[in-house]
Amino acid sequence: MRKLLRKALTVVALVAPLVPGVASAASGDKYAIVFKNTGNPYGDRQMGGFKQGIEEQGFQAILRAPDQPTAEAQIQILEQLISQQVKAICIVGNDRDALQPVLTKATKKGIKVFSLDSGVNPASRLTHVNQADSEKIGQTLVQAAFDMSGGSGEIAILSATSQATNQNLWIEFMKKELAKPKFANLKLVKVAYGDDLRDKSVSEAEGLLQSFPNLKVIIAPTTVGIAAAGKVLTDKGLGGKVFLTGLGLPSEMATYIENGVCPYMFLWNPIDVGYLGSYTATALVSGKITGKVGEKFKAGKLGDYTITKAPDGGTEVLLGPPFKFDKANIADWKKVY
Ligand code: RAM
Repeated sequence: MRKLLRKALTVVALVAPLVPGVASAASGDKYAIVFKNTGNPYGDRQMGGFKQGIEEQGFQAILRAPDQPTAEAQIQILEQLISQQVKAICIVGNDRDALQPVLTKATKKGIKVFSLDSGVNPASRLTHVNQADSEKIGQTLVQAAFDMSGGSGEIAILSATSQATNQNLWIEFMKKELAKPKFANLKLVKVAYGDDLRDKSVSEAEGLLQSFPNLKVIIAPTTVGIAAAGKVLTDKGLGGKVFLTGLGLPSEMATYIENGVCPYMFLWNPIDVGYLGSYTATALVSGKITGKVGEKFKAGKLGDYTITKAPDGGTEVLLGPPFKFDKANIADWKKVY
């Protein structure tokens, strides 16, 4: 049945441009996603989900990411995508505000622009595809540090870049949570930035251990950072002394969950985030949604979604709650993503 459908779609795609007056199934329409930087398995999965969703709808997916996780590098790619006349751009922002001029330029050319995973400011986007409730992520990670440390001691955050919108939002909510009386004995000693680059994240993790010999917990709200910290703590034999938690990719973290360095961590399915982005893109292009609160659309196999208000005053599409990974389930999940 699936094969037949695919065959039928291919025939339509080949024939449609030749038949005057028939709106083509638009198989040539290009939909682009721009991730933060290359070399991040999380990003590959997220872009993979976007590609899958775009292609199953009969369109062409363009997956791009710069070598370095900077706004400047993304601007170059965005200029190229404008020239290529893509239908929509799904941006995973390396900066909240710096992309606004180029994204506004894209919008003026008729391209539907929205963010995903790491947002851009509301003025630069139609909506944002959010992987999980940002405030809950902050609260959950602080609670984890509280439980792992026994309720008191020094903790540090190992983040991505200092400009990353998603990490900055989660850190903001972590700090809000830490300000509550319950967490008065937890002391946040430093926020370090590994820039979502493996080597830099390793050296930043080492730096934290050196500067803070009494450190009890490292929270890394980035898959690159948490995997780097997992390796450092394992190599130094610090399992059980310095605990690790955060947001990690099960396939990269299984070793450190199994050896006890990271008792547990959280994440969502990055493939689903990208897939939801692909249906958000086509719904915006077809006019089914415009990015306003209350609008509804169907995201293929994921089902129905409604646009809601985002914490930054713009709108968002929320994938769902994050998932906890620990010794009991990591063996199953490490094969999935
Ligand atoms: C890294 C990236 C990504 C973030 C995850 C948790 O892979 O920074 O944007 O969502 O971690």
